Amino acid sequence: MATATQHVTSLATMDRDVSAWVDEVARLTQPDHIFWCDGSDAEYQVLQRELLAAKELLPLNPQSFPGCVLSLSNPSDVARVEHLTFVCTKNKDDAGPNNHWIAPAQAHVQMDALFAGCMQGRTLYVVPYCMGPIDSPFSRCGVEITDSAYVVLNMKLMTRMGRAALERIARDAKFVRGLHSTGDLNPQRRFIMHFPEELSIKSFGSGYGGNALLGKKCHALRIASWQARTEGWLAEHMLIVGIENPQGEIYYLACAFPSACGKTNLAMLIPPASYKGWKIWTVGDDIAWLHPGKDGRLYAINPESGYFGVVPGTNAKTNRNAYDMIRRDTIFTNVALTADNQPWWEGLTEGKPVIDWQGRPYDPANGPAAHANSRFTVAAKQNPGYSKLADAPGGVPISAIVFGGRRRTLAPLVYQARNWLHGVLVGAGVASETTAAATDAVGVVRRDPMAMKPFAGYNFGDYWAHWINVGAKLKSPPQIFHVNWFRRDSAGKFLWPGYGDNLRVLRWIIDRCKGTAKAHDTAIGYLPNAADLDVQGLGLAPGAIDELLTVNPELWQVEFDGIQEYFAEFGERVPASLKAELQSALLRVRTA
Ligand code: SAT
Ligand code: MN
Repeated sequence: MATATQHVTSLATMDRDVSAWVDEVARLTQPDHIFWCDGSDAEYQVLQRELLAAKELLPLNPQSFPGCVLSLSNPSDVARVEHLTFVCTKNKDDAGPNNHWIAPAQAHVQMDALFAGCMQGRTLYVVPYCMGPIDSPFSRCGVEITDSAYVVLNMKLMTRMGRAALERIARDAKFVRGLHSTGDLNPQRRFIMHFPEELSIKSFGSGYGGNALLGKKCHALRIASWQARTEGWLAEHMLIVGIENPQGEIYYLACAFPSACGKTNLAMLIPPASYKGWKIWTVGDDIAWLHPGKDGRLYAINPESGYFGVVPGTNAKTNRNAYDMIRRDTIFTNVALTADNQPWWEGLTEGKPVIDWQGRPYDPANGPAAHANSRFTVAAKQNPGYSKLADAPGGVPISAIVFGGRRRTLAPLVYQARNWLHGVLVGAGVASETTAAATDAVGVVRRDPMAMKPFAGYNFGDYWAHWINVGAKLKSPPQIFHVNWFRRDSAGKFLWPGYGDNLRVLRWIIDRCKGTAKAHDTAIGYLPNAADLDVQGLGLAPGAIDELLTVNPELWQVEFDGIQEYFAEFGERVPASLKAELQSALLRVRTA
């Protein structure tokens, strides 16, 4: 590694605290080499070439997929592992029933035993990164130490990584410490531990996405949500999208959905053909940091600079921008290969798989060719719809917050909360059928408040209280909505086409924010009348729109009873005003 020494002399002396921590970690993990990442394109190329030479990455067809590579994970390491993910606060109740917990001292002992000597024969990479635009007051920095060059490449695409981040760390005199090793990938020795009070993370035994790219869920959600509470802002599992109407006005929405519910597709939506003059601008596809502004509005930045998106289902019809964007300089993880070495996944209309995601000759008897949670990693700037304001230090003003889940029944296509407090209840009540993004059973309904169940770094009771407090600081808070693209008819067929046509629903949402769209009051909030939604040319089945907009009070009563039971788990920490809001909601459905 010819350039390593040069990096050491220039970067290793920039921040004393970072250097001291690197020394301490090196004493524990005993790497053969230490490599300080400067984040340059040249460095990316060098590391990628090394991984290709070591066959840890596979090259893809250079004509059709220039600069693209394929990584095949250990088959036991393909998703987040929530049962092995812990929030280690001094007081167990601060982590809350929503998190797995171990006392910090015990967690450190357990983790340090795994880290002891684990980098022998390996290189320790120091990855300074900034979550958010380098010059934004809303951004927060971290350093990830990892022994995985695959992680370094991903971090380069997903964050502002390298020299500029380290310069900012030296100015801020504060950073999140994330220590990561792939270890031996033994699931028995795999843990992802968070220490919010120390602003630190220790992750061992997985090389996969959310477990290993510590800037993402570990820092930008679990640790940041804790930081956000102490500092008066919100760190949320939300995409940020700008919707430009034919008059040239742009409205920004922040939308929270559980993993693998189409956030990336919504953030990059392509307007239906009949929507001439409408444009969609992506600010972020997964995480939003929301700050009350001086003018009483809520402003959002995307802490990330890349997308780690679900590949299956991506095609020229479902997400044209993503389809185009991942044809160059993209890291594919766990997709299949065609005979001419192109990546292949379920949902592609062209090509045929010959090698599956485990590197075996493709045989349909072994299941899908690409893993259901296979991913692309790509720089956000490659998105044809990349927002001009994605790098704006002050963020974008949010007009609406949209919650959503994957529900076969119950939740209508869209409804609006009455006010902020009611909106917090709507968010706290989010539930969704599980997906392949985590290793648990798929398709089971589980409560997933604000789509943050796996990501809130502290007790949900305190978190809801914080949401209410942030709302109280806003003179012009965003309107809050709930959508469900996944409602099905009695035969199990989706009632709504989804994808680009979701703009029809977002249009109603924006018009509600402007005060120009109609709605009627129901037991759960304001719903559009069928005539208030533009469904022209959709060819919906007869009765579909009415079914999509039905509110069944009996089912909702069961739902609210379930929410009440769920709240009870959080006891006294649930704010009284939120409990009262739930009581009024219950009363409304009982009398509906
Ligand atoms: O694996 S990640 O957590 O990065 C992806 C996801 O679950 O959204
Ligand atoms: Mn996510």
